[in-house]
Amino acid sequence: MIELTEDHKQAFNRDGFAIVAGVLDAETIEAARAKFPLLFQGKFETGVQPDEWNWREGRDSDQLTRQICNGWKADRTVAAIVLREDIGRACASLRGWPGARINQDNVIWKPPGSKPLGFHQDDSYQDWISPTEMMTCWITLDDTTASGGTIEYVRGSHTWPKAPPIAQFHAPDDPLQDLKSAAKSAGVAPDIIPIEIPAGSAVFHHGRTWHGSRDNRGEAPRRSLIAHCMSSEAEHHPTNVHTVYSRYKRQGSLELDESFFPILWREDGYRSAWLP
Ligand SMILES: O=C(O)CCC(=O)C(=O)O
Repeated sequence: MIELTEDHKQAFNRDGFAIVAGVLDAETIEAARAKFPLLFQGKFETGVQPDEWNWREGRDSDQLTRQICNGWKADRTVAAIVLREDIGRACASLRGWPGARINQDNVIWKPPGSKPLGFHQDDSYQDWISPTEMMTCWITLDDTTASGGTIEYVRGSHTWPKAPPIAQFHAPDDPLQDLKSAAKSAGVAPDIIPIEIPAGSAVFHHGRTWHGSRDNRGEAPRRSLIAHCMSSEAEHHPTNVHTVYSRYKRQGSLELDESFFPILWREDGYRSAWLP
């Protein structure tokens, strides 16, 4: 159970991220790790393909970071982690939202030698919802190190304005390229913090906190499961569309359908009925 302390809340408000230890036990970590090869081979437990599947075994270069979005639709082990009630409660509480629903999950696999993900703000990719705000729980399945391609955050950057999507997300030559321009506009030198934490720990980050990850120069893989949440009150944007996620919009309604964007936790005790 995630129980946020005053220290977590202060760190989050000050830095734009907060580390929470002991979110997954050893058995759950092992079970989740075992799903990674299957998912990237296209062996989907539920028979349903994830919404985005950016690396496929046999098709894509081993040098790329592997990413799936909405692995929860394909796999029940992933679903049982990223759709947890306490993740929704913690995200809502850190943002002052009345509740939280899943926006999308990410399954990230960075084998040794794999390339960076460019530094970005998550909110830059959320124009298809209103309000355009995300809040993330990033969970590591491996002990992380600075040289092993861990996630890195720019301390305090959650107070910077929202920037456009970055020039190149996957395997950019310079993962800091867009961050450098944003920092210049903000008039500060970016204070970049690589997160070194044990497997099973989580980091909660604000949708405007700049973050990314560099090459994995270590010997071990770095695997993560990521729950990107939005407010339980969020809706589809009336005019902006996302090529993938606006497919779930019903005609004549802006409501986010709970079958695809379930409510993980709400302050009145509600949680989408199908989740158990
Ligand atoms: O795990 C990573 O390398 C990046 C994750 C990320 O971009 C996110 O959690 O928003």
